[in-house]
Amino acid sequence: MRETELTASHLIQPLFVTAGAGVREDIPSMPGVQRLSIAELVEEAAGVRAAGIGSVLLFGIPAEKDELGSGAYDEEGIVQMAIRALKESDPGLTVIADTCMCEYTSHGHCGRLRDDGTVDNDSSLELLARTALSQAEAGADAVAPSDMMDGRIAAIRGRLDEEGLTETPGISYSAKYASAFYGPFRDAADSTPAAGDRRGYQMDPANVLEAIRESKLDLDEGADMLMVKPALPYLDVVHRVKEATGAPLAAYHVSGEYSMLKAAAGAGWIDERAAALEALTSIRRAGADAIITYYAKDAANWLDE
Ligand code: PB1
Repeated sequence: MRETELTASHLIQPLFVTAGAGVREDIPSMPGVQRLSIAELVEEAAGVRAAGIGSVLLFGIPAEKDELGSGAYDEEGIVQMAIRALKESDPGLTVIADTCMCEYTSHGHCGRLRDDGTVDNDSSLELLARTALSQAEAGADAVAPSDMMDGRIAAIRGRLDEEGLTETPGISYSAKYASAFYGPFRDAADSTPAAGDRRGYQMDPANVLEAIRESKLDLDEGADMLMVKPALPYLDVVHRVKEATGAPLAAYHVSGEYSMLKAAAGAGWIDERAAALEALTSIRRAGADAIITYYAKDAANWLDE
């Protein structure tokens, strides 16, 4: 008897939307993944839907970046315009907006910087709340704060509720590690920190009790869903967080996990289809209810064969 099911309904497709027109730009470190301008994004989302994937997670690449990351909360920002275009084209598609500053800040950090170059957690909360509000007002079905600032779930929930957006759920990146597996994403989003790193606000890979504490704090602040990120190197964390909270839990099969499989497959060292489906099944077995993966569309097509 098979104990763990992996279906298209468990998978969420991340997509990169960029300013401009007619853009379908390959990302060398993420074979098969592209930066897409809005019309091309709508086309790609239609293909994702046709494969049986019902949800996408949007990352924006703005034309300009600045100290505060003001493009993140611009009502006419790249993600806000992409959300409107996707929902107009396919109202049934679930569009989740990643809520963070790092793709929009000139320094590449996930929050506002102090003069000494460290991230000021508390003053970043206002920027994140404004960003989530602008995404929800643009029509996002959910917002997913990936910044890891303390208190951001309560700040975002409070702002959404104040503005009457009580039905927009928050998917918290609640246990997100300061991982070496994000490199290809940072290439794609041009979001590598100009100085320093994210260890001041992302978690130590050696900690699992802290992941449980962080996740419970986010639930208390009003998170509707939790997340562990990365996924495969953290299956114990997926299991422990699910066991400790019983809450809906996503796991993010990140860019480095994806690109490693792609590289090995490209070199003929591994059966890509079998390895990718095995990885995703293992993430489900560990307890994830949903998996964010760049393999989503391909996996759905493979599962349908
Ligand atoms: O696929 C990936 O590597 C995802 C990277 C992830 C996106 N939420 C973060 C990577 C990073 O810390 O730079 C972006 C953080 N907002």
